Amino acid sequence: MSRPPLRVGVIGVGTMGTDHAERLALRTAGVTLAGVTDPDGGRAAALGERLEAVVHDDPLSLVTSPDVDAVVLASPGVVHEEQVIACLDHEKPVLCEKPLTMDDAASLRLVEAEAALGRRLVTVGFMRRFDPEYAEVKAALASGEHGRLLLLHNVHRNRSAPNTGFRSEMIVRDSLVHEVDASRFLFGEEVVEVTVLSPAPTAHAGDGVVDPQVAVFRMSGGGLVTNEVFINSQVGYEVRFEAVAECGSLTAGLASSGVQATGVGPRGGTWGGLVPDDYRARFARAYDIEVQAWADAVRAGTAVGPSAWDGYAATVVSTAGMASLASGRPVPVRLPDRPGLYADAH
Ligand code: ISE
Repeated sequence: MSRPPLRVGVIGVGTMGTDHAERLALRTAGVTLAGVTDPDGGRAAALGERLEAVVHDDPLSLVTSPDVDAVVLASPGVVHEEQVIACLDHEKPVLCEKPLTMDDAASLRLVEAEAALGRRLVTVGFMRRFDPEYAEVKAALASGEHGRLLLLHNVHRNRSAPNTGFRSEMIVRDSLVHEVDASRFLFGEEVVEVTVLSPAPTAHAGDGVVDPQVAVFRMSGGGLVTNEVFINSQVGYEVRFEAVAECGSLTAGLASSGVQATGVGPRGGTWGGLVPDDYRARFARAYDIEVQAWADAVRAGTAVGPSAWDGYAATVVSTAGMASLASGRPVPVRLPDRPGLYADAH
């Protein structure tokens, strides 16, 4: 007998939550969109009507609903802790968008709460791990055919900052956090030191916003990662990397080979292919694969993808990055021993 569909509720239906709700309702197999909720009740009601999902007045009513089996959390990071705890309390698997939380202590509390339950219910939405090119490079590196990974060069650009209250620290906590996770994933190691530097900022950033930023990670096995994060590039969404190993390098995120050009002039927005507008277009397949893999795992009673430990490690590195952004100096990263539940994390 085939399994019943997984009934998923979405908390927070801003840009990312709406994208996930559509994905769950329209193109994830074995799933129904069971409910939505948002502090903006009108927005939730309109989406609920469009996608035929029950609209809940608040997150707790969605989490505790007997008609919701699992939760996708796309609310702001400041409310993740209480919402993930609610999911754990009611033993509902949760796919929590990044960042897991806004500070180290809160992320550690989630790790400890899940470890105390003794089974993985939390997946953190670091979707790049599900991007076919990231996965291919990870597999190629793991095969050993290129020798040991020495260096990783990450580039992460957005056309413009998402809101008017944008601050320099958000580049670390909201954007660079993806590179933290991607670096931990590709190296299979922890970040042990982070340094954040910046050139004279672009005129297109807001007053006092330090953009772009260059972060350097030192990995526990001795590898180095350089990261450019540029949030007001004026061009579009560009995420690519080159992994330099002992016998060759692997580049992901380019649509074609040859001379590549980006810019706002006559060749504006082209680099052999089109520069996507934002992360929804660039990582559409990654998000689809992520949500499908998460739903399949939940239905099978297992877990997949980045764990609460991965979310915690990324939070700790981000906090160190923010300290380095302020001081311009290298800041060491120290993690406690990882609970047995996460023995295989990376
Ligand atoms: C946003 O929250 C994301 O997660 C995007 O992937 C990232 O590129 C952007 O900078 C963040 O603000």
